Amino acid sequence: MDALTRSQLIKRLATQAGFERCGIAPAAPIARANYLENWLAAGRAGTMDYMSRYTEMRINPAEILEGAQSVIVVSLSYNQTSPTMPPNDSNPSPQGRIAKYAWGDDYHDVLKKKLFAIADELRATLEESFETKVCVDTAPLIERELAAAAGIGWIGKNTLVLNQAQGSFFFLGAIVTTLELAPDEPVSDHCGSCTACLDACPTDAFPAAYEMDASRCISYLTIEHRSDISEELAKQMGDWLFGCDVCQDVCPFNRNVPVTKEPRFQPRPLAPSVDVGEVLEWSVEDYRKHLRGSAIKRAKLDMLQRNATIVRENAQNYRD
Ligand code: B12
Ligand code: SF4
Ligand code: SF4
Repeated sequence: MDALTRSQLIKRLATQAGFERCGIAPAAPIARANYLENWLAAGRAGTMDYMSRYTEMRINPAEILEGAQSVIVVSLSYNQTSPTMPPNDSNPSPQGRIAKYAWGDDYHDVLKKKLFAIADELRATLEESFETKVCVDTAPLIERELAAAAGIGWIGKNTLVLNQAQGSFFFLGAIVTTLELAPDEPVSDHCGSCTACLDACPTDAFPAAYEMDASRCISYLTIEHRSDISEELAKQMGDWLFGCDVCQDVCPFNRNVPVTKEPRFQPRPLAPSVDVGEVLEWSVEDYRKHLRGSAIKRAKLDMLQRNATIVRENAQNYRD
């Protein structure tokens, strides 16, 4: 089978697995390799020390698998409409918002299962031997650069990958492989003169378009940062308990896009928000019980309770 026929087969398998898009990028150094170095040197990663490890793999996916030739990149929508919350006037405790990506089951499990199934199917179909490495989020790859190279979408001014059919509420996943495949072309940038995401960010986390200071981002503060949050940033967190969707909610490309077809991304009971008073009462057992199989577990109990205290204080200050 030639490279083009193999690529067509992979795209059929990706569609069957439920991915909305699948594209191929060459396993070659990414377009803006020096950006990561400058980003780290400027302290943009905050306390995410893992971002400064395995730099050679992040800037060149071929380093992650010996003999790698291609990267298969997929996207899976997690877009949802907000489930209706029953009114509860008797309870004065404020609600802390959960970012949409964490409303359903943990995406790492969902995407990995589908990608391993594609790799198995390929092994059963192709005669030649080849290696694969499945990567979802946690591997040292800059997935957005690879997604852009594979034509999944363009990198927007808010640094997320988006496209006209899906907007940006989707996850990325990748299979690095030794197979030779026919690469796709990048798509062009349609952000134009829009600056809605840059203007709306509550913490001014964009020093410039296409550039994020993660150390100011609410997603980083609530999920990745383990110690205290400065008073200045805490005040700007508003009612976000876990993650933040503001720079996506305002994006014109996220209006009227289809909701996810993935059953495992249907909202769990803690979506779209949770009573912060309850979170502050959680024991370790409650935390485990409520968050089994959820991406919210990325934040430890003490971090969620720190966030809950901030949301409660912000609600109090808003009322005063
Ligand atoms: C660390 C990380 C974070 C950090 C830092 C984010 C950041 N911008 O770097 C924090 C915790 C803040 C975060 C937040 C979120 N994240 Co996150 N995160 C990651 C992770 C693990 C690594 C990202 C990384 O390498 N950053 C380092 C910097 C240097 O990379 P970069 O920002 O992508 O920069 C590149 C481009 O911006 C580009 N660039 C630079 N200049 C220019 C100029 C132009 C003109 C262009 C076009 C490009 C460009 O070059 C850079 C280097 O290649 C990836 C998974 C992965 N392995 O890739 C998920 C990932 C990026 N996150 C994801 C998600 C869903 C989120 C959130 C939406 C979650 C939420 N709701 O709270 C937010 C979104 C915030 C935002 N606006 O980006 C998805 C994004 C999917 C998509 N559609 O793009 C990913 C891909 C996970 C996944 N597998 O699906 N995240
Ligand atoms: S996720 Fe929220 S805090 Fe982070 S850059 Fe986007 S709008 Fe700003
Ligand atoms: S809000 Fe505007 S500038 Fe930001 S990513 Fe969407 S289209 Fe691009």
